[in-house]
Amino acid sequence: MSSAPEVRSSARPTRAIVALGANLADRLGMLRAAREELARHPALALVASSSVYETDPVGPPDQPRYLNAAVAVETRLSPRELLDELLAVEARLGRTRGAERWTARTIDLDLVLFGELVASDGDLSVPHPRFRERAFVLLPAAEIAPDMRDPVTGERLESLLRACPGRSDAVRVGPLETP
Ligand code: A4P
Ligand code: MG
Repeated sequence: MSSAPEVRSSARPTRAIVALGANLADRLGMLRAAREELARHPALALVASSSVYETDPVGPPDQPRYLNAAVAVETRLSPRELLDELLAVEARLGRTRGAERWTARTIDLDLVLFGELVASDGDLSVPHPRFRERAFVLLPAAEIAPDMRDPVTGERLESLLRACPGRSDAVRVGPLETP
């Protein structure tokens, strides 16, 4: 007899990696405000924050440079609930969405990894489908969780970063924590 794996509420919390990006307005202020919102959230424990990196835009070329960072959180939320919280933080910080993807934004929060879960459910995909080729995600994520593994390839974040083009274009600009 098989039993349904509906154990999340009593199970240990899951560690998730959230990538932060901003390339409009007060970029550092936006990243820090997003981190503060996650740190204050009652269903999340913020366990690590990366440095902030300035990165070349991927996508339409006529947009400002980005600041990117990553945080690790532990949570008993489901991945869907966590993504909904990330979208709510984006909305509170004034993010509006146009029809075109990869365009300039005040704040972008992406769910990169949710433990070792591999899931595609409606509009939610974890791991984030494009994170392996993105130095702007891998650089801060590998800084705070070098040994965490991509459940699809089995690779550690640190080795994904080493194989990723563009990693040397990023410039570390300082800590994500508000001093
Ligand atoms: N969605 C599904 N799965 C996820 C997930 N794991 N994490 C849905 C986050 N969102 C997920 O996202 C579109 C929809 O994807 C959301 O409604 C959510 O329900 P979006 O944030 O509106 O669109 P986006 O961010 O433009 O698209 P996407 O696919 O997240 O793009 P990327 O790949 O994140 O690219 N260059 C630099 N240097 N730094 C950046 O941060 N960011 C992007 C965005 C492009 N170029 C960049 C950067
Ligand atoms: Mg996004």
